[in-house]
Amino acid sequence: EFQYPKRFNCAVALVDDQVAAGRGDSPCILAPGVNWSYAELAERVNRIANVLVDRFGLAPGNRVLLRAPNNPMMVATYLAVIKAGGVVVATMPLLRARELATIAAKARIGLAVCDARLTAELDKARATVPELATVVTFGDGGPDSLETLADAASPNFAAFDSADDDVCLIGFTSGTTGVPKGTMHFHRDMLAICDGYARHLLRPRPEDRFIGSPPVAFTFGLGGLVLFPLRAGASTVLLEKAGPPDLLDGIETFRPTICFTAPTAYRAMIPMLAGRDISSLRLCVSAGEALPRPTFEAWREATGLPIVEGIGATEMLHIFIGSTPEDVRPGATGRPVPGYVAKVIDAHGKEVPDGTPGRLAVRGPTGCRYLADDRQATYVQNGWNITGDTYVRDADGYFWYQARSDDMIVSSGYNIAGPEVETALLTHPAVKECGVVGQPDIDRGQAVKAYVVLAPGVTPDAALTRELQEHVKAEISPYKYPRVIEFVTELPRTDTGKLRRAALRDMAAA
Ligand code: 3SK
Repeated sequence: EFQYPKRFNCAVALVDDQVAAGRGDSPCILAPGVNWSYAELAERVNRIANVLVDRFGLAPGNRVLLRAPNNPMMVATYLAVIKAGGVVVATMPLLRARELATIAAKARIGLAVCDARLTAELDKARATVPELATVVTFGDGGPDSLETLADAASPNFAAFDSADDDVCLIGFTSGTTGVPKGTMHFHRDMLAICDGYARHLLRPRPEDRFIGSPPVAFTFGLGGLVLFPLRAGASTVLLEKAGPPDLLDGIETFRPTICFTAPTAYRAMIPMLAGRDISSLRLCVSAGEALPRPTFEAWREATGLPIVEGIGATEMLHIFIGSTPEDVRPGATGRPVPGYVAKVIDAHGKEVPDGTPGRLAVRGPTGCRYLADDRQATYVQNGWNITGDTYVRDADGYFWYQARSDDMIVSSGYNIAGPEVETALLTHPAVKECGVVGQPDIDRGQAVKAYVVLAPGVTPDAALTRELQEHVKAEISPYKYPRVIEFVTELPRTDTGKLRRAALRDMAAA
């Protein structure tokens, strides 16, 4: 299944092979004002590769930093770098100079390609990273911009003959804690996630059209919005702005069949659905954070569609546990994706019995290779990737998320998973979003504290605090109720939208 030739280039497999298979005229990349076929994408990739090699000296193995929102030029450049044998270091548009400088220095970047609207922070970063000698821009149509140079370049390009285990992507992750780590992925990994997760759980067909909000610079978006559609000969919609109302607009305009976004976006879209036509969707995928059961239920009630959840990691490239609409169990993440094995282990690495919480470990065709980082030995042990998530496996082999391992609250000797309390709070109509952490407490060690963003029009007061506490006590074991509730206007989130519980813990400890 995951057998690939010893030498092949994944950009060729994803684009040129589709043209060779007769899909040259099929729709491939759509965006406002753009409708590229596979043949048009192939040509664009070749022209850009020629410019990067001939004019900017890109050589096989060179790392190229990319900075752009989700748009067709960004994807064409991504594939062009890989086709030329380079290594993409994609960065999230929200990153600031300091973060860009850390990544550029760590990955020893000499060349960057940047959307012309996003150069300011990159220019500041360059001041501290002298190696970053060249920044090519696109999107402004100037004489030196990449698209102008590409228009004048040859439409043919001979792909670099890569080995299956040549690195083609370094995905940086700062997780929820902060210190960025580069995860290296091979040409064969890019196909393995399509032939594993996508093929078996999404079962895409050429008629499918993908849409979603995660940045392509985040491997959740790379898979869902680029690799999966291309591998299937399907099409993808790239939206630069894909917050909940824009995503709904995109769904109505482009009539996609498969949507990729995070639990908070599904939840935020529910009250916006009245009068919207999202009937083109057949599949809704959620990852990035555990999907609270109330969000699953409310979305299914509003749309008739179940959300299929998955857990993935930049370290593993994409989702390794998930489910299909047919075998979804509300509240469970699912079962290991074909090709992967997962187990729950104790602090000594020993597998625990079903029903017992422990740390999730996973092994499969993709896996973690950090770029020069001594956290490698902690994360990968005997071939198993040791995640930071606490899970329970049930007797049927389904995995149930409990919390990030660092996020278990220990209060008066009880282990309480913050996300479980969040799920209970979210079933109350006054709660829009929430985050639950442990607050240092002289009597209990830690007290359960909830940060709550209220639904529009709801006013916070002591009576509401009591009502929410009683609500949680009625939903789950009463000892888990939040003894402290603070109402806030927003929650701290990472660039990829994940809740930063570490920041909430700091707030609670202050
Ligand atoms: O980090 C994640 O949450 C994730 C989820 C799905 C696919 C890929 C990634 C990195």
